Amino acid sequence: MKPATERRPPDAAASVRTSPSLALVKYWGKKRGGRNLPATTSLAVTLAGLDTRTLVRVAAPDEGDAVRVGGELQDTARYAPFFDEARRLFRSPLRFAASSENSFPSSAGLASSSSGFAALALGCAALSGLGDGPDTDALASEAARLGSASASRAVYGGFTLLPAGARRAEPLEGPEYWPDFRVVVALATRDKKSESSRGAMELTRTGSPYYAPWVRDARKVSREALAAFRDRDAQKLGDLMRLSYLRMHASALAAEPPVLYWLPASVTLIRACAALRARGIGAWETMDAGPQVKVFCLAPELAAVEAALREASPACELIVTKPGPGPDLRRGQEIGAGAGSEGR
Ligand code: 2P0
Repeated sequence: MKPATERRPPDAAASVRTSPSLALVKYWGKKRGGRNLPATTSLAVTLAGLDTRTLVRVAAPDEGDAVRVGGELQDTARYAPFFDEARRLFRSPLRFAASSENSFPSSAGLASSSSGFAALALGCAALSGLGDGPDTDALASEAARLGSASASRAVYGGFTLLPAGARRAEPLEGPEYWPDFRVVVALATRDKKSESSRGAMELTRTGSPYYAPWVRDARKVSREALAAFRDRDAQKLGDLMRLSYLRMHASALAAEPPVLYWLPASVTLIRACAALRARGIGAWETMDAGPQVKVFCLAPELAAVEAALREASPACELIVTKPGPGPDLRRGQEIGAGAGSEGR
């Protein structure tokens, strides 16, 4: 068998489709040392149907790295640690220019940075001459972490784990592992979030008396959630998911200044899930750095869950998703029609 990281003739461009990584158990806070290493273990699912499409090309000799999202040029400083790490890991002297579009609202608590940096990392790896395979994925996961730790998970489809302190994520199982697994994403708003997750987790680390207890407690929650996942025990996993996001948000709320992402609609949706569970219907919500509520349920109960959420909050758009496949990468001339809509 050929080594997975065998170098191949470099391509001048690559198009990558990825999907966001939703944490069932949360990463919130970083280890000290500035390398974007997570302080807590996260267990996540890559969502089907929410897509990021990124076209990466080799920049001209007189150009620097540049990224556009939805046509908007992004802050170079935000991307510099990622590009520097990508060049180091991929042993590449290149500069990169990327253009990315999301099929869902960006910076609204739907983990667009996870799919965005994952796509960028895979595209840069391809242009650096790395072949397809698990070793390339592992290097891309490590580079993506410098952009956004959750992006190290989005390099894979299905279910993933990013252990506390780890440099890269681990693929756990493909989407076929749990065929009935569904997530209903309820959009409380399409607006951009009030505070970046990076800023908010730093405020929590430096300004919340509950940060250290959160990190300590998260070890037990993630261990038990992984066991529940291994047993495909929806009830147990759902209960632990709820503990994880509620404790994450509790630690953030207690920061000075406080971090409050919830909107009235978020609370309405949380209460609708509680009412479903009181009726014996499995519906376990989670929230990230934003007001959106994501509800885990099993396929046989999906219709009841959707109906209850719609009735509770008719103005909220619902997106039904499930565990998705891994990224799709097309190199050079294979890009074809898919990349034509990306505005370059
Ligand atoms: C997660 N979130 O595990 C957690 C739960 C939001 C809440 O990862 O600072 O964009 O760029 O590494 O990955 C969102 O934060 O943060 C996130 P950085 P990231 O999905």
